[in-house]
Amino acid sequence: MKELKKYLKKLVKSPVLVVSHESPDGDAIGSSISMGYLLKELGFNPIVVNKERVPAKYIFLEKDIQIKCIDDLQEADKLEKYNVFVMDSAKIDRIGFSLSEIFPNHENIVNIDHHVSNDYFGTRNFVFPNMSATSEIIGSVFLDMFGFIPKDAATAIYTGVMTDTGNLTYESTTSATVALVSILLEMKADFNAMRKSVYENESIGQMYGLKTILNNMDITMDGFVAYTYLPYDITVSNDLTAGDIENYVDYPKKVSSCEVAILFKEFIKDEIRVSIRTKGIVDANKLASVFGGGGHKRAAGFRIRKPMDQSMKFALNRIVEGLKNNEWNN
Ligand SMILES: [Mn+2]
Repeated sequence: MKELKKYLKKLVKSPVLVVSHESPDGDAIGSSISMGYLLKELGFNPIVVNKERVPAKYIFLEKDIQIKCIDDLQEADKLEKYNVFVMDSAKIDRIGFSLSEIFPNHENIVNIDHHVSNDYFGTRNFVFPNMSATSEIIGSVFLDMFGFIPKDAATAIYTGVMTDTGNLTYESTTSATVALVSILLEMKADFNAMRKSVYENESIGQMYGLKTILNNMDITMDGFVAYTYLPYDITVSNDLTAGDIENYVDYPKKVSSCEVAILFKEFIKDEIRVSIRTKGIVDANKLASVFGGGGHKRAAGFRIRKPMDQSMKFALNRIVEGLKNNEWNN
């Protein structure tokens, strides 16, 4: 963390760009926006972008710092010699577009992340797997450098930390995480706005999606694995994005006997996104890596490019086999 602080202190004035992963979640948005505030505090004029538009439930975080969709950028915005800060992305392709294509003159890539599976793609790499969220990294550095965090940055950091830790209940939560949250509240982080916008803001389409997930739920290995799926016709007819259903994998996880929860999602025909959650025995990151994916110990994902029924059969067979052999135990 000291290294990141030192790096930021010495950073020479240049155009700066902040980007995070596609299908941005609370931490991608929270760390991008708070990094924007941190760079602003350091005297820069940052531009914050994402492949996609900010999901509706996170729009409340856009105040002085906004996130531009790359499709909406002016040509001049693309040609600067940027120092690029990549937030919360284990691999560079997680951002969902080619940096050299969109920003042909970009210079350094600064990789700021907390995923164990990070492959150190940056020119500079600041990877802290012990941090519960990338937003926690930014909160901690912000505080260390300035002794305060502006309210709107505090709300963004709070959102990133709470959404990435299951409201401070996942194993990744440390006493330092909780101490930071306490300071964020002192800095007047707007937790009411966050709760209403993130947790009490579902569309009727999302409820239909949830209904489908509950209807399709099944178990295998006597309930050690609980899984369900959301097929293409449902995501399309209800206009669902990945962000709309990011927490629905928590439903199979609620089954008491369940150690491994799996959600198969289809937003693009025959391209199945698979979310994995585990409770304490199985390392989700190791499991996902068998399928070319990755993530964290308790939450990970991967993709299979086959029709839903074939993808499910293929993944479940391999997962059951691996679990029987204790292949991915912690
Ligand atoms: Mn994260």
